[in-house]
This record gives sequence, C-alpha cells and structure tokens, in this order.
Amino acid sequence: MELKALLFDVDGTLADTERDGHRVAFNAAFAEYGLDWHWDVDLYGQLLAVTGGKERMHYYVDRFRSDYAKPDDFTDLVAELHRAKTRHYTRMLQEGGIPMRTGVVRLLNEAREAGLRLAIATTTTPENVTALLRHSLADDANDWFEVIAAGDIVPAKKPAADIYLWAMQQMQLTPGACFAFEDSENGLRSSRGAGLKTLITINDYTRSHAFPGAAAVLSDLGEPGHTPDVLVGNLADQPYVNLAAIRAWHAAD
Ligand code: XBP
Ligand code: MG
Repeated sequence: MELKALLFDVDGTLADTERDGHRVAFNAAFAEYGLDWHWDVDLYGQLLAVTGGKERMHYYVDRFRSDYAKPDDFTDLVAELHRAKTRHYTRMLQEGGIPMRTGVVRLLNEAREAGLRLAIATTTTPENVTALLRHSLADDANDWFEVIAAGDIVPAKKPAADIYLWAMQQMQLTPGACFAFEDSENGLRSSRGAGLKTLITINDYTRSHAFPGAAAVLSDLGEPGHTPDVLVGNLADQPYVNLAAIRAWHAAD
C-alpha cells in the first residue's frame, strides 16, 4: 500500500524533552506548592514507566511516598500541580527552547516537499506540543501537522493504541498507509497496537527498553555526514533516515 502519512511521537522522539524539560518543570511546580517532592534524573527514569504527567504524579506518591498523607482533594491538587507544571514547561520552551533531535528538521522538510501528510500522536498536553513546535521548529510549524493528537483527548494513554487510532481516524487513513516514529517501549506498544510500522530512535532513558516488532532501532535519524548507529535492523542501504529508507521499511513484510 502507498505510504501517505508520517505520525510522530513528541517527547523523546522529536526532541529530548524529558530530563531537562518536563522533569525540571515538575520540580518547579512542586517547589511552588511547597512540597518536598524532588525528581532527580534517575528517579525520573523510573517514573517514565507511567505516561502522562498527572498519572505520573499519582504513581510517584503511591509507589515512593508512603509517608505522604493525601488530602481529600488529592486528585484536584494533582490537576492543579499539573497546570503549574505545564506553565513552567511552556515558559522554559519560550525562553530557551529545547532543540529538535538530529535529523528531525531535515526529515520533516523532505516529507513536506514530497507531499506526505504529517501528524502528531503524543501523551503530552497539547500546549506543550504547540510551544515546542513554535519555539524549537518554526513559527508556523503547528500548521505543518494536519492532526495534533495529544494529552487527554483519549482517556487511555500510551501504551494503549487509542491516540494513534484517533489520529488515523481524523485523517481517514488506515495503518497500512502510515508510518510511525517513537522512542520508547510504551510508545512502540501503542503504535504497534494500532497496526503501525514504527521506527525507533532511542535516547538515554529508553536505551535499555525492549522494542519487539520495530522496523529498525537507531541512535537517531542521522544527517548527511553522520550515519546513525544501528541497534536492530538496517538502514535500508541509505546513509541516514530519509524517505527512501522509510519507504523501504514501510514496504517490508
Ligand atoms: C510522554 C509523556 C508525557 C510527558 C509529560 O510520553 O509521558 O507524560 O512526560 O507530559 P510519549 P504531561 O512520548 O510516549 O507521548 O505532563 O503534559 O502529561
Ligand atoms: Mg516518547
């Protein structure tokens, strides 16, 4: 079947947002509310097992803070903390930005020139996606994506397949006409669950994850003059990830 669309995860895939972005914003929100919660780099790696910021805070308290007495309105408090976290995170993007990962801008430009349709399928809050695209990619980058499927738009977050299914439904496309980009085990379970062939580019938090069924597992997308490390599969005889490689993975059994 002809390849018509590319579907991208955001956190860890388009940009390395977790360690120096989301994590720092969570800690700023906790400090703002006078909580003695602090997520260091290692702990945050464990907390990433749960997708979604609100879900992650609930998991943290249940799993690591048996000493914390939850108030009656704890769910409301978490929602409030999460709004503060989103404010800190989007301000950080506005002030300094977090760069796109290697090869992302080049590949998006190649895909747009070729007339491929583009979409986002992520667990993060919509404002975070908008801010990242605007400040780290281009002023008009939100318009590059036909659909931005994000956050609570579906009740079951990754690893559930729902966010990818929702995005494809909006585009009136079947999984056979699409190809996905992910960085994590939860993300791959979601995209594979939706029937999508998927390329993995790992990062420091996801290097040790298992990636069954990935089209290939690479260090990054690469650039002219920089060939990515291949951890699983091959680069389809290309020097870096370009549309020829993606078409080859998409066509493979
Ligand atoms: C991203 C996430 C998100 C962000 C935080 O996962 O897990 O929860 O860490 O975002 P994926 P919010 O890359 O698989 O989509 O705080 O806005 O929920
Ligand atoms: Mg991700």
